[in-house]
Amino acid sequence: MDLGGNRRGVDMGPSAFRLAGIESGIRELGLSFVDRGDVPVQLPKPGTALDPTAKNLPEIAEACGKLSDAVRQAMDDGHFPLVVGGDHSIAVGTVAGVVEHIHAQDGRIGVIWFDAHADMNTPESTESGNVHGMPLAAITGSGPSSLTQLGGAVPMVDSARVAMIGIRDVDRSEAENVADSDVACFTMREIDEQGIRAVMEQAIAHVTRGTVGFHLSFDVDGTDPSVCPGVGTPVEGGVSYREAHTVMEMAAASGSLLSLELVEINPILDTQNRTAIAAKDFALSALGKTILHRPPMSRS
Ligand SMILES: [Mn+2]
Repeated sequence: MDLGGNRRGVDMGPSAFRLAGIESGIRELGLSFVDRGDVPVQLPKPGTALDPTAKNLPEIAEACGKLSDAVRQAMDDGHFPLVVGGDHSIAVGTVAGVVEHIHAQDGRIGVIWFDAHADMNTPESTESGNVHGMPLAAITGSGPSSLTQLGGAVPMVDSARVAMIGIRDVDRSEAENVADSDVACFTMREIDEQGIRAVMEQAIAHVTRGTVGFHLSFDVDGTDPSVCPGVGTPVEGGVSYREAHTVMEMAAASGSLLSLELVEINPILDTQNRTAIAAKDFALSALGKTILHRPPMSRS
Protein backbone atom coordinates (compact mmCIF):
# COMPACT_ATOMS: atom_id res chain seq x y z
CA MET A 1 0.00 0.00 0.00
CA ASP A 2 1.22 3.50 -0.76
CA LEU A 3 -1.88 5.49 0.21
CA GLY A 4 -0.42 6.76 3.49
CA GLY A 5 2.58 8.62 2.09
CA ASN A 6 3.22 11.37 -0.40
CA ARG A 7 5.70 9.42 -2.55
CA ARG A 8 4.30 6.74 -4.83
CA GLY A 9 6.09 3.43 -5.30
CA VAL A 10 6.31 2.12 -1.75
CA ASP A 11 3.54 -0.36 -2.64
CA MET A 12 6.21 -2.22 -4.62
CA GLY A 13 8.24 -2.86 -1.47
CA PRO A 14 6.97 -6.42 -0.98
CA SER A 15 8.00 -7.39 -4.53
CA ALA A 16 11.48 -6.00 -3.98
CA PHE A 17 11.69 -7.80 -0.63
CA ARG A 18 10.73 -11.12 -2.22
CA LEU A 19 13.27 -10.55 -5.01
CA ALA A 20 15.93 -9.84 -2.38
CA GLY A 21 15.61 -13.48 -1.33
CA ILE A 22 13.69 -13.55 1.92
CA GLU A 23 12.28 -17.04 1.29
CA SER A 24 15.65 -18.74 0.68
CA GLY A 25 17.18 -16.76 3.56
CA ILE A 26 14.53 -17.98 5.99
CA ARG A 27 14.76 -21.57 4.77
CA GLU A 28 18.55 -21.48 5.27
CA LEU A 29 17.86 -20.73 8.95
CA GLY A 30 16.05 -24.06 9.12
CA LEU A 31 12.67 -22.37 9.43
CA SER A 32 9.59 -23.03 7.33
CA PHE A 33 8.20 -20.24 5.18
CA VAL A 34 4.70 -19.58 3.87
CA ASP A 35 4.07 -16.59 1.58
CA ARG A 36 0.47 -15.60 2.21
CA GLY A 37 0.56 -13.14 -0.67
CA ASP A 38 -0.39 -9.50 -0.88
CA VAL A 39 -3.26 -8.00 1.10
CA PRO A 40 -5.60 -6.39 -1.45
CA VAL A 41 -5.74 -2.60 -1.28
CA GLN A 42 -8.69 -0.72 -2.76
CA LEU A 43 -7.57 2.49 -4.47
CA PRO A 44 -9.73 5.60 -4.01
CA LYS A 45 -12.27 6.18 -6.76
CA PRO A 46 -11.05 8.86 -9.20
CA GLY A 47 -12.48 12.24 -8.31
CA THR A 48 -13.02 11.40 -4.63
CA ALA A 49 -12.39 14.47 -2.49
CA LEU A 50 -9.38 13.97 -0.18
CA ASP A 51 -9.73 14.76 3.50
CA PRO A 52 -6.72 17.10 3.86
CA THR A 53 -6.21 16.08 7.50
CA ALA A 54 -6.15 12.30 6.82
CA LYS A 55 -5.68 11.52 3.14
CA ASN A 56 -7.16 8.23 1.87
CA LEU A 57 -8.28 7.31 5.39
CA PRO A 58 -11.27 5.11 4.36
CA GLU A 59 -9.15 3.00 2.00
CA ILE A 60 -6.28 2.77 4.51
CA ALA A 61 -8.61 1.70 7.31
CA GLU A 62 -10.17 -0.96 5.07
CA ALA A 63 -6.77 -2.34 4.04
CA CYS A 64 -5.59 -2.32 7.66
CA GLY A 65 -8.69 -4.31 8.62
CA LYS A 66 -7.82 -6.98 6.04
CA LEU A 67 -4.20 -7.01 7.18
CA SER A 68 -5.31 -7.36 10.78
CA ASP A 69 -7.40 -10.42 9.89
CA ALA A 70 -4.47 -11.96 7.99
CA VAL A 71 -2.02 -11.38 10.85
CA ARG A 72 -4.40 -12.73 13.46
CA GLN A 73 -5.09 -15.79 11.32
CA ALA A 74 -1.37 -16.44 10.85
CA MET A 75 -0.78 -16.26 14.61
CA ASP A 76 -3.86 -18.38 15.37
CA ASP A 77 -2.33 -20.96 13.01
CA GLY A 78 0.87 -20.92 15.08
CA HIS A 79 3.01 -18.89 12.67
CA PHE A 80 5.29 -15.91 13.32
CA PRO A 81 3.97 -13.01 11.21
CA LEU A 82 6.50 -11.15 9.05
CA VAL A 83 4.71 -8.21 7.42
CA VAL A 84 6.29 -6.15 4.64
CA GLY A 85 5.09 -2.77 3.39
CA GLY A 86 4.04 -0.57 2.07
CA ASP A 87 3.90 2.72 3.88
CA HIS A 88 3.96 2.77 7.67
CA SER A 89 0.19 3.21 8.05
CA ILE A 90 -0.06 -0.60 7.63
CA ALA A 91 1.33 -0.93 11.16
CA VAL A 92 -2.15 -0.16 12.48
CA GLY A 93 -3.40 -3.33 10.81
CA THR A 94 -0.42 -5.44 11.82
CA VAL A 95 -0.60 -4.43 15.48
CA ALA A 96 -4.40 -4.83 15.52
CA GLY A 97 -4.02 -8.42 14.37
CA VAL A 98 -1.29 -9.21 16.91
CA VAL A 99 -3.30 -7.59 19.69
CA GLU A 100 -6.47 -9.53 18.80
CA HIS A 101 -4.54 -12.79 18.91
CA ILE A 102 -2.77 -11.99 22.19
CA HIS A 103 -5.82 -10.42 23.89
CA ALA A 104 -7.78 -13.62 23.19
CA GLN A 105 -5.26 -15.26 25.53
CA ASP A 106 -5.62 -12.43 28.06
CA GLY A 107 -2.15 -11.09 27.30
CA ARG A 108 -0.83 -7.61 26.56
CA ILE A 109 1.91 -6.60 24.14
CA GLY A 110 4.59 -3.93 23.90
CA VAL A 111 5.89 -2.26 20.75
CA ILE A 112 9.36 -1.21 19.63
CA TRP A 113 9.03 1.47 16.95
CA PHE A 114 12.24 1.81 14.93
CA ASP A 115 11.98 4.97 12.82
CA ALA A 116 13.46 8.36 11.95
CA HIS A 117 10.02 9.81 12.71
CA ALA A 118 7.73 9.49 15.71
CA ASP A 119 4.61 8.73 13.59
CA MET A 120 2.47 10.20 16.39
CA ASN A 121 0.54 12.79 14.44
CA THR A 122 -3.23 12.98 14.52
CA PRO A 123 -5.57 14.71 12.04
CA GLU A 124 -5.46 17.68 14.45
CA SER A 125 -1.66 17.94 14.56
CA THR A 126 -0.61 16.84 11.07
CA GLU A 127 1.03 19.27 8.65
CA SER A 128 0.86 16.95 5.62
CA GLY A 129 -2.32 14.94 6.15
CA ASN A 130 -0.34 11.78 5.38
CA VAL A 131 -1.62 8.87 7.45
CA HIS A 132 1.81 7.18 7.50
CA GLY A 133 2.71 9.86 10.04
CA MET A 134 -0.11 8.72 12.36
CA PRO A 135 0.07 4.97 13.03
CA LEU A 136 1.75 5.02 16.44
CA ALA A 137 -0.78 7.58 17.67
CA ALA A 138 -3.61 5.30 16.47
CA ILE A 139 -2.07 2.22 18.08
CA THR A 140 -1.81 4.04 21.41
CA GLY A 141 -5.41 5.29 21.18
CA SER A 142 -5.32 8.73 19.52
CA GLY A 143 -6.72 9.58 16.10
CA PRO A 144 -9.55 8.49 13.82
CA SER A 145 -11.79 5.80 15.34
CA SER A 146 -11.64 3.84 12.07
CA LEU A 147 -8.00 3.17 12.98
CA THR A 148 -7.93 3.22 16.80
CA GLN A 149 -10.75 0.63 17.07
CA LEU A 150 -9.31 -1.92 14.64
CA GLY A 151 -7.78 -4.09 17.35
CA GLY A 152 -10.95 -4.29 19.46
CA ALA A 153 -9.52 -2.76 22.63
CA VAL A 154 -8.69 0.98 22.69
CA PRO A 155 -5.84 1.64 23.06
CA MET A 156 -4.42 -1.42 21.34
CA VAL A 157 -1.19 -0.87 23.23
CA ASP A 158 -0.54 1.15 26.40
CA SER A 159 1.83 3.96 25.44
CA ALA A 160 3.83 3.13 28.58
CA ARG A 161 4.78 -0.15 26.88
CA VAL A 162 6.11 1.49 23.69
CA ALA A 163 9.73 2.40 22.93
CA MET A 164 10.82 4.45 19.92
CA ILE A 165 14.36 4.07 18.59
CA GLY A 166 16.25 6.14 15.99
CA ILE A 167 14.03 9.23 16.17
CA ARG A 168 15.51 12.41 14.67
CA ASP A 169 12.69 14.25 12.87
CA VAL A 170 9.54 15.20 14.82
CA ASP A 171 6.99 17.86 13.84
CA ARG A 172 6.43 20.62 16.39
CA SER A 173 2.87 19.76 17.43
CA GLU A 174 3.65 16.06 17.07
CA ALA A 175 6.32 16.53 19.73
CA GLU A 176 3.55 17.61 22.11
CA ASN A 177 1.71 14.35 21.38
CA VAL A 178 4.89 12.43 22.23
CA ALA A 179 5.38 14.46 25.40
CA ASP A 180 1.76 13.88 26.48
CA SER A 181 2.17 10.10 26.09
CA ASP A 182 4.16 7.64 28.17
CA VAL A 183 6.19 6.41 25.18
CA ALA A 184 9.91 5.92 25.88
CA CYS A 185 11.75 7.83 23.17
CA PHE A 186 15.35 6.89 22.38
CA THR A 187 16.38 9.51 19.86
CA MET A 188 19.65 9.46 17.91
CA ARG A 189 21.16 11.46 20.76
CA GLU A 190 20.61 8.60 23.22
CA ILE A 191 22.10 6.18 20.69
CA ASP A 192 25.13 8.46 20.20
CA GLU A 193 25.67 8.92 23.93
CA GLN A 194 24.84 5.47 25.29
CA GLY A 195 25.39 3.16 22.35
CA ILE A 196 22.82 1.00 20.61
CA ARG A 197 23.30 -1.93 22.98
CA ALA A 198 22.39 0.06 26.11
CA VAL A 199 19.44 1.63 24.29
CA MET A 200 18.10 -1.74 23.16
CA GLU A 201 18.54 -3.23 26.64
CA GLN A 202 16.41 -0.43 28.09
CA ALA A 203 13.87 -0.60 25.26
CA ILE A 204 13.39 -4.37 25.59
CA ALA A 205 13.04 -4.11 29.37
CA HIS A 206 10.47 -1.33 28.88
CA VAL A 207 8.25 -3.15 26.36
CA THR A 208 8.35 -6.55 28.05
CA ARG A 209 7.37 -5.34 31.54
CA GLY A 210 3.98 -6.94 32.19
CA THR A 211 3.57 -8.08 28.59
CA VAL A 212 3.85 -11.44 26.86
CA GLY A 213 6.29 -9.92 24.36
CA PHE A 214 6.61 -7.18 21.78
CA HIS A 215 5.98 -6.29 18.16
CA LEU A 216 8.89 -4.71 16.28
CA SER A 217 7.84 -2.18 13.67
CA PHE A 218 10.93 -1.42 11.59
CA ASP A 219 10.73 1.61 9.29
CA VAL A 220 13.78 1.35 7.03
CA ASP A 221 14.12 5.16 7.15
CA GLY A 222 15.27 4.72 10.75
CA THR A 223 18.59 3.61 9.29
CA ASP A 224 20.92 6.15 7.73
CA PRO A 225 20.08 7.02 4.09
CA SER A 226 23.49 5.59 3.14
CA VAL A 227 22.19 2.20 4.38
CA CYS A 228 18.66 2.36 2.99
CA PRO A 229 18.50 5.03 0.26
CA GLY A 230 15.19 3.82 -1.16
CA VAL A 231 12.85 5.68 1.18
CA GLY A 232 10.38 8.52 0.65
CA THR A 233 11.39 10.58 3.66
CA PRO A 234 15.17 10.18 4.20
CA VAL A 235 16.73 11.94 7.20
CA GLU A 236 20.50 12.22 7.60
CA GLY A 237 22.26 10.93 10.69
CA GLY A 238 20.50 7.61 11.16
CA VAL A 239 21.25 4.20 12.60
CA SER A 240 24.23 2.48 10.96
CA TYR A 241 24.17 -0.86 9.18
CA ARG A 242 25.83 -2.67 12.08
CA GLU A 243 23.69 -0.92 14.69
CA ALA A 244 20.56 -2.01 12.83
CA HIS A 245 21.77 -5.61 12.93
CA THR A 246 22.41 -5.24 16.66
CA VAL A 247 18.82 -4.04 17.14
CA MET A 248 17.56 -7.12 15.32
CA GLU A 249 19.96 -9.59 16.96
CA MET A 250 19.03 -8.31 20.41
CA ALA A 251 15.34 -8.52 19.54
CA ALA A 252 15.86 -12.15 18.54
CA ALA A 253 17.97 -12.95 21.62
CA SER A 254 15.32 -11.48 23.93
CA GLY A 255 13.04 -14.41 23.13
CA SER A 256 10.12 -11.96 23.36
CA LEU A 257 9.70 -10.94 19.72
CA LEU A 258 6.10 -11.77 18.76
CA SER A 259 5.93 -10.29 15.29
CA LEU A 260 7.96 -8.19 12.86
CA GLU A 261 7.19 -5.75 10.10
CA LEU A 262 9.44 -3.83 7.73
CA VAL A 263 8.00 -0.81 5.98
CA GLU A 264 8.68 2.11 3.64
CA ILE A 265 10.89 0.21 1.18
CA ASN A 266 10.52 2.21 -2.05
CA PRO A 267 12.12 0.50 -5.08
CA ILE A 268 11.44 3.56 -7.27
CA LEU A 269 13.80 5.66 -5.14
CA ASP A 270 16.36 2.86 -4.65
CA THR A 271 19.47 1.75 -6.49
CA GLN A 272 20.05 -1.91 -7.38
CA ASN A 273 17.48 -3.04 -4.78
CA ARG A 274 19.92 -2.13 -1.98
CA THR A 275 17.22 -1.12 0.46
CA ALA A 276 15.18 -4.31 0.13
CA ILE A 277 18.34 -6.44 0.37
CA ALA A 278 19.38 -4.63 3.58
CA ALA A 279 15.85 -4.98 4.96
CA LYS A 280 15.90 -8.69 4.16
CA ASP A 281 19.22 -9.09 5.98
CA PHE A 282 17.90 -7.17 9.00
CA ALA A 283 14.80 -9.40 9.04
CA LEU A 284 16.97 -12.54 9.03
CA SER A 285 18.90 -11.23 12.05
CA ALA A 286 15.60 -10.68 13.86
CA LEU A 287 14.63 -14.25 13.01
CA GLY A 288 17.77 -15.60 14.66
CA LYS A 289 20.53 -15.46 12.05
CA THR A 290 23.99 -15.07 13.59
CA ILE A 291 27.43 -14.71 12.01
CA LEU A 292 28.75 -17.78 13.79
CA HIS A 293 26.67 -20.60 15.13
CA ARG A 294 28.55 -20.71 18.42
CA PRO A 295 29.73 -18.21 21.07
CA PRO A 296 33.03 -16.40 20.27
CA MET A 297 35.13 -18.14 22.95
CA SER A 298 33.56 -21.59 23.02
CA ARG A 299 36.78 -23.47 22.13
CA SER A 300 39.16 -21.62 24.46
MN1 LIG B 1 7.49 5.49 10.06
